[in-house]
Amino acid sequence: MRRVTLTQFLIEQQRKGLMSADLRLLIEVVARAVKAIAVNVSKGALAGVLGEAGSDNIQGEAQKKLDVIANDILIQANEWGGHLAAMASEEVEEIRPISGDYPKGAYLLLFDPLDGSSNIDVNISVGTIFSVLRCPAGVSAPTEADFMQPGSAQVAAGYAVYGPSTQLILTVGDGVHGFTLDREMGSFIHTHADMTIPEDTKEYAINASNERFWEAPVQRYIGELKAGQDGPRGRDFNMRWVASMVADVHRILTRGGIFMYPMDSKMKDKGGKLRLMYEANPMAMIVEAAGGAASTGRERILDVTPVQLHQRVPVVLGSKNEVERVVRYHLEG
Ligand code: AHM
Ligand code: MG
Repeated sequence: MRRVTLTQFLIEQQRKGLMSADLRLLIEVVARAVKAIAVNVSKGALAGVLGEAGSDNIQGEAQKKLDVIANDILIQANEWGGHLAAMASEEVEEIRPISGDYPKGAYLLLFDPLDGSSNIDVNISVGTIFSVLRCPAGVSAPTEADFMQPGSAQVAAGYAVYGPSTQLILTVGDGVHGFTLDREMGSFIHTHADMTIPEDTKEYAINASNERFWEAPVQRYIGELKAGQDGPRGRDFNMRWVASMVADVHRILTRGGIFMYPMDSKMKDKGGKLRLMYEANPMAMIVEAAGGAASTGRERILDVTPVQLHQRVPVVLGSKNEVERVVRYHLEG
C-alpha cells in the first residue's frame, strides 16, 4: 500500500488549487501541535498531567491541567510561523493577536484545545477541534469583530481525537479526510479517504439525563426513537453518549448517527451548551462536507451570524434524514 503522509497529501491538495501555501503551512503546524498534545495525553499520570489546574476558564469551568497544556502548545506552535493574524481559544477570554515580534498572515485560527476534558481523568477519548477563517482584507490588527463570520466562511476545519489511536480529521470543503498518527515515525498517514455519513441511521447520541429540560420537539423525537419497533418509527434504535463531542462525532463520521446537544431550560439564558465558533461551526463544516447535516434545530449552523466569540448554540448533527426530521419537528412546534 502506498503510504501518503499528511505533508504529501497537503502538497497534492495545494497543487490541485484547493489550498494556498499558507493554509497548508497552517494545517501542518496545527498537526504538529496535535502530536505534542497526543504525547501529553497518552502519558497521563506518568507525566503528572491529570487533574485540576486550579483555575477557571472564561466559561466559568474548572480547567484541567491538560486544558492549559493543550492551549499553550497550540498558541506557541502557531504564533511565530507568519501564517496567522490572530487566534482565539475556548480557554481564553480575549482573542490573541499575533505579537509584533512575528510576521502576520492572512488567517484567523480558532480552537477548543482539549474537548471533552471531563473525560481526561477517567482515560476516555478527548480531542482538539479547530476552525480557520480568513482575516478580512485590509485588516492588519484584527479585533474580536473580525472573527464574527458565519461558519460558511470557514476555509478549513478539523479535529483530532486522542483515542486508542490518534486521528486527525480535516476538510477544506472538498471532502473529509482522515489521518492516523504513526507514533514510531511521528507522521500522520492518510488512512481514511472521503469519509461520508450515511443518510439513515439507527444510532443516536444525547445526554438523556437532561430529558426533563428539553423542548417539546426534542422530547417527541427522542420519545419516538426510544419506543423503537412499537412506536411510530417502527424500528429499534441504539444509544451512545461518550460526553466527548469529538468522539461522538467521530463515531458518526465512521458509521453514521445523530448527535444532539439541544437547547434546554437550564441553559436558555446561555443559548445552549456547545460553543459556536470552535465546536459547532468546525464540526458542522466537517459533517456537511461528509454529506451529513448540522442545525440548531431551527437554523443551519453554518448560517448563524455570530455576535460573540464565546457564544453557545444548540447542536443537532449527523445523518441527514434524521437531522431533517428533528428540524421538521421544531418547525411543527
Ligand atoms: P468541554 O469543551 O468543556 O469539554 O465541553 C464540551 C463537552 C462536549 O465534548 C460533550 O459533547 C459535552 O460537553 C458533554 O456534556 P455533558 O457533560 O453534559 O454530557
Ligand atoms: Mg469543548
